[in-house]
Amino acid sequence: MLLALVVVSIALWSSGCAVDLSFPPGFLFGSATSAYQVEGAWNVSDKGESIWDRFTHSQSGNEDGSTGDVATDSYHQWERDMEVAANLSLDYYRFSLSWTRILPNGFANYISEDGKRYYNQLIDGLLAKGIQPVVTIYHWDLPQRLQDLGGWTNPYITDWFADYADVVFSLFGDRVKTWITINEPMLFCDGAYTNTFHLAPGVVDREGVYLCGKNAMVAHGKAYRVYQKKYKAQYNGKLSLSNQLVWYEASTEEDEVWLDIAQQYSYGRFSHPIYSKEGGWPPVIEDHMRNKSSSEGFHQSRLPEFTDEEKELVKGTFDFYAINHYTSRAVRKRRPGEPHGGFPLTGAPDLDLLFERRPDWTEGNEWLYIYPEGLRRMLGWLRDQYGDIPILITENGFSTAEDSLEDHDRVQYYRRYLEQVLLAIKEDGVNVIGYTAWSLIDNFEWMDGYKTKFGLCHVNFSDPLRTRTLRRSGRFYADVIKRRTLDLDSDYRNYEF
Ligand code: PNW
Repeated sequence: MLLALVVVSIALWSSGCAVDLSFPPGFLFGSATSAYQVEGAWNVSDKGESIWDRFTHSQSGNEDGSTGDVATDSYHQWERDMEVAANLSLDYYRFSLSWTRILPNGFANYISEDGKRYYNQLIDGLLAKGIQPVVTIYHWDLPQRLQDLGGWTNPYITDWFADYADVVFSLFGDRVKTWITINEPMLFCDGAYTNTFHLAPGVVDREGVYLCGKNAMVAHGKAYRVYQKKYKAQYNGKLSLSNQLVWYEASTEEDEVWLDIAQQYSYGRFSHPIYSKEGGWPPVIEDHMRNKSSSEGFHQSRLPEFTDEEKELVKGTFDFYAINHYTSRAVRKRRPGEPHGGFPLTGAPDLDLLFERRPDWTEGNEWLYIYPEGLRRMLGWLRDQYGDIPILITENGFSTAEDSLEDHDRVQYYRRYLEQVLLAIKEDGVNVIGYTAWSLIDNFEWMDGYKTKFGLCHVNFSDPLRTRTLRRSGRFYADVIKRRTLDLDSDYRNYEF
């Protein structure tokens, strides 16, 4: 215990202040999953095919052939998930809706009875346990039918999405009070269309990046306006869109000049249209893309413009800022001859920058370098850019390649990142209202399949019942939630690393 206390005090001392380790009253704790990553049951009842079904069943899917056909079988085992959520004493559970389970052909003219039944029981089951549902409407599993019409690159997607959102608001809005319209456009637009991340639909097209990004912003805006017009007065829920933000620092002092464009490209492109006073793209990105496109012989910018009407439609469509954060990168200018990019940052060919691990950051797992201060700085940056908006952390978590229940590294990650959340709140005055651990249970980790684990709870994928067993990190998180503090005194004994 003494060792643990010394570790905590050193950590606080090195962050320059002694901070009270308790969370403010009303601070909310949750955990998350998404439909394709957990549900399985990809073709039960009248469910339609999604781009992830098509992608993982094709040769171009995951190398090891892994699919979400069964995943954690949450379609059948949802009550087990609920027990885990209740064991953790979660305030809320963030999950996503499968578009094709609700609207099998993607369009809103036909609603599946089975889809309604499945999500109604999930929502009612959570509420019966005193856990609030936080619902993501779109977490990457587009109906294949809509992909065949161009998917996120077709501007009509903005209406198809708004229609889908209208259906789910009408079905579940009486009980769901927090909605995330869309999860991480940066990933399913930039990540997928540049193949930086090997994601469905498996279409690689550098113009696709920007068409998708613009349509995602407008789709979110339209869905928000539908809620505002038809449901807000009656249900009074809150809406936002989740952005995946990797914190950037300059590699060297000379590289500081690149920070603004890197930040506006990655954070601003999906935030400025919604949260800025002016709306539309960040001006620095608009200029950059116009010049770049013209130097490449294009007659128009490859970044499609917003009309004035679209700017107004999207501007201000938020009730809080939703951030997913895992890791940080050091940014520097690419030297001639060096390859573009640097996993996992995308759009790099248009920026000519490289994104790397700073030597003093712990490696962690794959792309997930550990730099807890990055989260505090990221939160401060958001406040400085967009004002004093309530911020909900909708994902943060750590992956491992091994299966162990004794996940000391994950405990350490959570403790250190949560400490930075407290510093952001108490020292910097950022209005962080809640924190979501990704993930409640091990699940289908997209291009990594089942090789990478994010769960507070282990899932046995060789067991047909997909047995769930809480990890040490799950016990740690449960204690933080029950006691509402990181100052776990003697309990630290259980979590030493
Ligand atoms: C998110 N990065 O994706 C997704 O929302 C989840 O579905 C996913 O399981 C989880 O994070 C873990 O990967 C991300 O490179 C992918 O920083 C990549 C990054 C961040 C988030």
